[in-house]
Amino acid sequence: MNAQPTALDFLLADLDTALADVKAAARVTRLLESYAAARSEDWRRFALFDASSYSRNLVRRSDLYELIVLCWSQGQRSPIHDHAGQRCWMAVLDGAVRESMFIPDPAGGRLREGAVREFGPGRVAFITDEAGWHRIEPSAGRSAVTLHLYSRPIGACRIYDEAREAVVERIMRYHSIGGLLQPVGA
Ligand code: CSS
Ligand code: FE2
Repeated sequence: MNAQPTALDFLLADLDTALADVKAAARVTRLLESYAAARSEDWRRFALFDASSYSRNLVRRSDLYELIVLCWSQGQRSPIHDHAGQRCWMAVLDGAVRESMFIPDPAGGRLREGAVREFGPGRVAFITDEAGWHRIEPSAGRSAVTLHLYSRPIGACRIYDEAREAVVERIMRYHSIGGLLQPVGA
């Protein structure tokens, strides 16, 4: 344990107040931007990659939010998914990621492809289900690490299974909690 508070400690100290106001998304975005801009390395102990898929590494979870470090090797990508009615922020800590948006058809048919955006180091994205569903992957050529904040925490979300052309529920799992690897299947 460090005796001195680090950039991550300051971020955690401010999140409870910022997230309590559901209208203050911009304030939370600024907190994440300043954390990413500080170029602190204190997230690295959570950045545990997994060879089999992108990894989800829990930093902190409360009733109000969960803060997760996601690690993306080249070729790994998320399914097309929603955010279970919750607010999602994503800050890029290392590398760059591509976000592909998908707009659900109100009649329940296929998802329509929307905008594609690239987010470089320090950038913060924000998405809600009203804006659409999305897929995240590292930009071509290298791996990436992103910091995700969900308020409230997301226990399960909907994903679009492209092979089956069907929407299915996915239970969210953590690769590690507090820097400790979790047993496979936990
Ligand atoms: N929602 C995905 C990552 S992209 S925001 C997840 O938490 O696994
Ligand atoms: Fe997402």
